[in-house]
Amino acid sequence: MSLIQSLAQIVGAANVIAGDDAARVQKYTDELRRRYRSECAAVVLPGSADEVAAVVRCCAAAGTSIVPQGGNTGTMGGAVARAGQVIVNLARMNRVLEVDAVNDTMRVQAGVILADVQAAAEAAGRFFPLSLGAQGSCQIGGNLATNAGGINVLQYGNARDLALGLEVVLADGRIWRGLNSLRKNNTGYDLKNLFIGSEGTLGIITAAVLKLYPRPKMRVVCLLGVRAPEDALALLGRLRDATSDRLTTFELMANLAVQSAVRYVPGQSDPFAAQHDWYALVVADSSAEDDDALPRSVEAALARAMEEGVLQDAVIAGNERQARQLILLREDIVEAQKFEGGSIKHDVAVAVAKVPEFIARATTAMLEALPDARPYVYGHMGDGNMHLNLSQPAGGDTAAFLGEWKRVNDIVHAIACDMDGSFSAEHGVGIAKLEEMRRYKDAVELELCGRVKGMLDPGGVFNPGKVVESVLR
Ligand code: 2HG
Ligand code: ZN
Repeated sequence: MSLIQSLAQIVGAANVIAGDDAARVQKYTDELRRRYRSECAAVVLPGSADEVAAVVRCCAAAGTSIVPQGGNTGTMGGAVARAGQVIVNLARMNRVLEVDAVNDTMRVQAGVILADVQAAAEAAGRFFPLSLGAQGSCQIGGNLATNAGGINVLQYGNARDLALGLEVVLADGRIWRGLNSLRKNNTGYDLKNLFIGSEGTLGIITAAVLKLYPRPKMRVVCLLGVRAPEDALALLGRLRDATSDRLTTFELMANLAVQSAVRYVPGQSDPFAAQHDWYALVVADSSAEDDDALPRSVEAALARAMEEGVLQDAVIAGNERQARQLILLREDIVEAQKFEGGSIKHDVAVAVAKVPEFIARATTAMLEALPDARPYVYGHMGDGNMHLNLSQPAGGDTAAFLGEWKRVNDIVHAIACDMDGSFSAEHGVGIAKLEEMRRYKDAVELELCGRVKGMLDPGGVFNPGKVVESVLR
């Protein structure tokens, strides 16, 4: 019996797509930004953890490796397959199993779309805070496997901070049923944190218990116009103090990025009369019914900052529609960069206090390498996570510019690491940053990671060639 026939026996013929069925596999094989494209023997869509386990056993017996996949919205090549591999996509495992509004937890299958997780929490009067651009199509299992971040990390943490328990299919086909929903459980090693962020190299996450929070009943959303990242950093500190640390979002955006969104995204506008060199989107929330103190303290802090020259101008959303519009300005920046031609991307982190120095050093270095290129800088300043992107010179040769991707990445990653930062903050390693893993990770840490991989997946069934694989050779 062929591998495809065996897989069809497990999940049903309708849920196995042969790799040469170009039209049907495309949504699983083409990466969002088309930097990578998979070849594969088949895409399999299991309907339960037992089916996933049977698929793993079947592939392992056939000597075929597996690429676990969620919504295929990653950008580092973590869910990209090579010829002969099988993509296991969790899309059919999309049930919310339980929302416990008293325990403040929810149990979900791994294939639930992030926006559906948020909606299920909201329907129960609770809040699930993970929020990012791809939330309409990414799956919670993929968010956990990549330890996704997004725009609420400042207050609620990243995916790792939002998971209490996991169910995981292991390389030997057994299922680890670790769906813990306790806030305190001190019984040895915390295995779930090995699988979270492992990008499908250690097991396949099939379900999770997530943390819920009180629903924010009011939020203050404002856009600040500032002269320099140093001023934005000062405002971040002042606003955290003024709101008793209720900031959920502090996003920094360079003028070029904001003006691109204004120019290219229909309906978008710069709410200020005059442009600013830098902009910051700030959100603070409160779950109290009538928390008038929150807007008052934000307004007072901003007024003081303006008097002292730390802040140039500010708009505070007067209603939910305006709030949405300001948040969209930040979200639209990502899409708008495509209209500026080719872009070289970064996802780096430094200590929050070092963000201004990092921006200055890395921008200077990028422009020394490519003097006509245009820094398209934005990111989650509150987390120290910047997307220090570069757009091609206006009217330049896109292919030639993109050919500089690695050279520019090397420059920026070297500066981030020199400043005790990280070459990957929230997008992961995949296949895109293997060289950086070798170059910058501590040798002891790498060796331990290699041993963990060897112990949990001795046959190399899961996502070979990704994240830590390079260190094993
Ligand atoms: C964001 O912060 C995403 O909007 C995407 O992480 C960043 O594409 C990018 O550079
Ligand atoms: Zn981001």
